[in-house]
Amino acid sequence: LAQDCQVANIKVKENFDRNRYTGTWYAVAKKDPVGLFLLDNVVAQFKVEEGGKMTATAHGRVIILNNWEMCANMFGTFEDTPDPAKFKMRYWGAASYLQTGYDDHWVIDADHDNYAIHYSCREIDTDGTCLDGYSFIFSRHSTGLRPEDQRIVTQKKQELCFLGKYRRVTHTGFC
Ligand code: ODT
Repeated sequence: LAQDCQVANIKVKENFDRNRYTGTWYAVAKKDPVGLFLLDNVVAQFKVEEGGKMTATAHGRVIILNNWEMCANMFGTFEDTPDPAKFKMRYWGAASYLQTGYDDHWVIDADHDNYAIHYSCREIDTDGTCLDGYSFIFSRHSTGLRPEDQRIVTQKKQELCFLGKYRRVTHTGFC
């Protein structure tokens, strides 16, 4: 399969259903952006509010000011776009010294019951490829991905042009 790695050509989940996406997702792998923030023990919890708006909370181990290790509690609200699987995520921390931002939040694939693949490109290069992006692989199971989902996830990592750039996200009970 030829890959052009154009951000504009990246396929996202068709007929994404935010209601089936709600609940707890454990990060099992992450491709970091420049200036990474969430290190490990990353767990996200998605909700759909009364008006239909998607929101989420997340926690994870972070190191701030170079050597202070803590568990960051984060909040995010998601703005809809014409594509039901593409959102803009506004995020902030429970404490003022945590990261804030406004990122793309694309759901690349999800079977809703086992795995989900998230993608965000923060900066597109002049050639249309992603210069600075990050991606989370999520599982419904704290123990990780089921063997039968691994093949799909590997395929999607490749389609995102991030294959080989992920690291495992461990869950040690820090958060
Ligand atoms: O960790 C990084 O290096 C960059 C990502 C920081 C964003 C954290 C924002 C969390 C906001 C609330 C939860 C949302 C769930 C998101 C799922 C995936 C993308 C972060």
